Amino acid sequence: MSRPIIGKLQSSPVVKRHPQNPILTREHVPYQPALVFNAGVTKYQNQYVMVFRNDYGDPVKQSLAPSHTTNIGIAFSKDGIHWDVKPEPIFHLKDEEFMRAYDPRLTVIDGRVYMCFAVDTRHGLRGGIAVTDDFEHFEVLSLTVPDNRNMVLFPEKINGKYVRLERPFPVYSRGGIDRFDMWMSDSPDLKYWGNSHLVLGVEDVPYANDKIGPGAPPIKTKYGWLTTIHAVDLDPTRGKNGWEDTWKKRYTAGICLLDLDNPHQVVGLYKDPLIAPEAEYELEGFRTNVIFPGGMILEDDGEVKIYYGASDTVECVATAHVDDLVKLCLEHSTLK
Ligand code: M1P
Repeated sequence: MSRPIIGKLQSSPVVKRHPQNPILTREHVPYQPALVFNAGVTKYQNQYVMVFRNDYGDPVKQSLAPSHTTNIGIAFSKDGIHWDVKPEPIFHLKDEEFMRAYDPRLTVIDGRVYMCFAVDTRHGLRGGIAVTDDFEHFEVLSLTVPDNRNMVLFPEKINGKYVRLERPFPVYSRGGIDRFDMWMSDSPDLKYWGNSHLVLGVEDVPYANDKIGPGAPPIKTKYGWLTTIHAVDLDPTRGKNGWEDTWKKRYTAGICLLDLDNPHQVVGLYKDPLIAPEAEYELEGFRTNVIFPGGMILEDDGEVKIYYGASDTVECVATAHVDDLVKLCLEHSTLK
């Protein structure tokens, strides 16, 4: 299948990268992972909480551990920028069937913390939802059938149901290649999911030619649910980048607004990426050219903190005013 080459992309000027980026790196983590990235972030009991992905290996030799070990660590912060990393990882799923859990996202609903995560299993890649009240004990509530991941929960019930965004991986029926879209399902109890709807197709996103998926859990505005997506474009002329022999993809963050009552309906999708890889820490690392949003916090003054993994190597934050983000979606939408 031929793909249009996307070419140069730029971040929106409404977004400011934090001067202290990257805000979390392997050097901050006492148990020596090689890569620290793709975090979920929320505010809980007057603190910022970050759960992040650790991959192990040798950063000097630029090689991953042979078993590709991955687990999830945790850090707390008073300001969302400076982090106190706890001494041990908090979440592993590893046994004969489960190989590794990663890419966590956090949502507080009715005072409890829910963590969505991806888990590689011997029979496919599954999306999980767990609940915790103390970040030590997690109860896994549900796991999808394969292949599905990048799930995020809305922070409140809509029409009496819990709602999630997700990215299933239909391969045979989408031409045998990556051609993945963003979907939504709802649930009465966070265990049984259904009533699924397509939210956005990859073909709806002008800066993607490969796949899209949910980013951070949505935040509520009076205009709709504001949410990030990740969008991937592939260019076969990209050669050796990062640690791997070849890496031809680029991941950008997009922004869209979903209808408050029917969130599978897109009110607006900003026509260009919100954040495209441009800073050194986004262009160099394990996989170059990767922005992977996983956390979004709306502050009382209207500032939105957008947390994202950069180059699958470090964790960063950028900020924008909520009104500017809404404006991008409403006044510069690619959708008619
Ligand atoms: O390397 C970029 C990303 O690749 C995978 O994402 P996807 O779901 O698009 O295949 C994941 O490994 C993700 O963590 C990573 O950032």
